[in-house]
Amino acid sequence: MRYLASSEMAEDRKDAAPGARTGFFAKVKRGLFMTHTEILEKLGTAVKESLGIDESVLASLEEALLSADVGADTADALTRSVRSRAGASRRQDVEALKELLLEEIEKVIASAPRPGPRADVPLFVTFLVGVNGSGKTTTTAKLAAREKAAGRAVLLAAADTFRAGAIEQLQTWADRLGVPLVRHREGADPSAVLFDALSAAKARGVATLFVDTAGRLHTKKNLMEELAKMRRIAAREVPGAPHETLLVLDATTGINGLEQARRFVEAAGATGVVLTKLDGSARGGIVLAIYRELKLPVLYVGVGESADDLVPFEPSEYAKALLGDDVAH
Ligand SMILES: Nc1nc2c(ncn2[C@@H]2O[C@H](COP(=O)(O)OP(=O)(O)OP(=O)(O)O)[C@@H](O)[C@H]2O)c(=O)[nH]1
Ligand SMILES: [Mg+2]
Repeated sequence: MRYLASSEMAEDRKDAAPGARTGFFAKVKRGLFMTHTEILEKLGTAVKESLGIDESVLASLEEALLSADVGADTADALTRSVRSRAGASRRQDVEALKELLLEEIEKVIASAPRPGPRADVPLFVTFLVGVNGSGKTTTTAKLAAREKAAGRAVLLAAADTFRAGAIEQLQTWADRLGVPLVRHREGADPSAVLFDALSAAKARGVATLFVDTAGRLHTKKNLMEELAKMRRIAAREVPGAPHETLLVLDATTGINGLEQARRFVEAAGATGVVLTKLDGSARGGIVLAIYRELKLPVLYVGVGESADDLVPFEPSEYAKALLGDDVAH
């Protein structure tokens, strides 16, 4: 894998949808607004009251980070880093504190592997996995819309044969977007759907196959094994497949969802995260917990229910948004 600067990575993903970029910042700011207002208010007040970055300010910082849902470990680590660096710094104002924090946040983001460019293969296979209701099917549709807009031939596999209505839900999206879908009947073996979709994709010269899978709890051993089986079938039929396994996480679930997410990384080989429902969450700090605790990059964020409500994640703009810095867009 070639590693890229985050700006290059964002460019690579932006290219996938010419004209569809409505601005990461504009869309995500809605979701992050509450978060950064809260962090800054707490910090501003604390710094003013103590005339410098002292222990009470650091306690407020930790509390603000916790309320933004970065998680206890990450809040503690960030506060410790800021404490040691603030001691050595001559500047003690809130701006200095923000700068330190921004740098520490960027370090957390840099600690996870950066995604390379899309593998240059004839057929690129993406699995979407996650717990029930996280947004897998909607994200499958959103990604398909981006691929189509980029001029690539797309195919969808309705591999959630388990939940009643799941196949119809994806069919409705496929019809709306004008993209083909491979489906079997409810209750069929998802591996058989996958096999047929892979065969169809190869026969039709499709560039990108998205595989929508059933929601499952990480504790259900047989369901996790089913995913492993699907991975083996994909690899057998298409070299290197699945090229990407996206773990779809619901931002409103908060930090508690990360323990189960970790199991998906181990058992389902997730390579990146799509964080959905950021529009309905004032807990944008969870992005940091994902980077620090899962060591996975966030590739996209979902900011609504329509096809174009998916934006490529841009780490540096996120860090600034979290701290309320204005970035012109
Ligand atoms: N506000 C908002 N709603 C979203 C977003 N992504 C998905 N949803 C909604 O969340 C609900 C669940 O989405 P699905 O795509 O069906 O989730 P799923 O993971 O496929 O669910 P299962 O297949 O049942 O496991 C739907 O009502 C979606 O419209 C998002 O980014 N923002
Ligand atoms: Mg679904």
